[in-house]
Order: sequence, then C-alpha cells, then structure tokens
Amino acid sequence: MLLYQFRKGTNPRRVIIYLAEKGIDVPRYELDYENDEHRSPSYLNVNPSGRAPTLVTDSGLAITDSAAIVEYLEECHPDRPMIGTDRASRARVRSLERLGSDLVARGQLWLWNRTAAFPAKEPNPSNETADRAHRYVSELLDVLEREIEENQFLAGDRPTVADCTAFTIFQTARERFDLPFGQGHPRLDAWYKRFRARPSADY
Ligand SMILES: N[C@@H](CCC(=O)N[C@@H](CS)C(=O)NCC(=O)O)C(=O)O
Repeated sequence: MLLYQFRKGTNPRRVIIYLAEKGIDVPRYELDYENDEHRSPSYLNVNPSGRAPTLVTDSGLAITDSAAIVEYLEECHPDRPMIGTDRASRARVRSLERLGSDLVARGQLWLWNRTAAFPAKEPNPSNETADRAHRYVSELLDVLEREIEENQFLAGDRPTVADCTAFTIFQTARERFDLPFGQGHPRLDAWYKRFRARPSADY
C-alpha cells in the first residue's frame, strides 16, 4: 500500500489522524504541493483529480477520496471499530461524519476567500464571499454543537471517524491560518482542545 498525502492538507489529515487513532501505519509519499507535484502527469495517472489523498492498495487499486480510504482501511482492520459497533451506532457515526465532510467543504470555501493562501483555488479572494460562506459554516457548527451534547467525542465516549473528519478543518483554520473557527461554540471548542491534546492530532 502507498498513501499519497500532503502532510498538512485538510482532507489528507482525515486519513493521517485516523491511522494514528487506529494505531496502524502505511507507507507514505509526501507530494510536493509547492511545486505542483499533484498536477504532474505521473500523479494524474494515479489520481486524475490531481488531489490528495490517494491510497494505492496492494492490488493496485487507487482510492481517491479520504472518506473512501478510511472506510476501506476500516474493512481491512475491523478490530477496535471507529465507525460504530452496530447498525444504529454506525448510522449515527456516518451522519455525523457527513456533517463533518460538509463542514470541511464549506470551511474550505470560506478559507479560500478569507486568506490569500490558495491562489489556484481562488485567485481573487473576497471578504464578501468569505462572510457568505461563513453563514453556511456556522449553520453546521450549530448542528454539531447540539449533536455532541455532553459527550467527550462527537459520537459518544470514544473517537470515531466523525472526529477525524470534523477536526481537520478546525485545525487548519486555527493552527495553519490563526483564524477563529468554532470558538463561539463552547462544547465544540472544548472538544477541539481535548482532541488536539491527543498524539494523533500532532502535525
Ligand atoms: N473529496 C476529496 C477532496 C480532496 C482534496 O480536495 N484535497 C485537497 C487537499 S485538502 C487537494 O488535493 N487540493 C489540491 C488541489 O485541488 O489543487 C477527499 O476528501 O479526498
């Protein structure tokens, strides 16, 4: 197996954090983002979207989406499940994980406009667009703030793939760009700080 990644990329981090929480490792290849290695013909041959992560399995299958990679790895390693333990808990984890995925997508749209760090995505960042995107971000934060209740983790008392997914956009905004993200949501703020203290969250 080989995992193509950007060590600090939001979507690759879903897989990187999951692997650390799960206690497994796979060989990695760090793509050179600055020099557009993800747009090189050899990488486009592996993942035509030119995005990361990609997991190439031992049989040569290229899995080109972070959620699909995590589900594949869960199936390879069903012990200590991080996707729920029965039908009902799996449904809950998946619901929360999809909220997390939406949060990442909306959060990235906000970041591309809130910073000048992603010229390939947004050559003309606009505060007005950032503010509009942030309304959609806030709507999801409000939902997650209710859903977490008094739990330690998003789906209960143990970490799941939902935490690995939602955490990434908080960390990108707060640590890479020193921007507020979820500070107005006290339960999520406390959850973020708890999860950040776990070794899996270290860059
Ligand atoms: N849905 C995909 C999205 C992957 C994605 O957008 N990755 C970003 C890094 S966070 C990327 O490769 N960006 C490079 C680009 O789009 O040029 C996944 O979750 O794997």
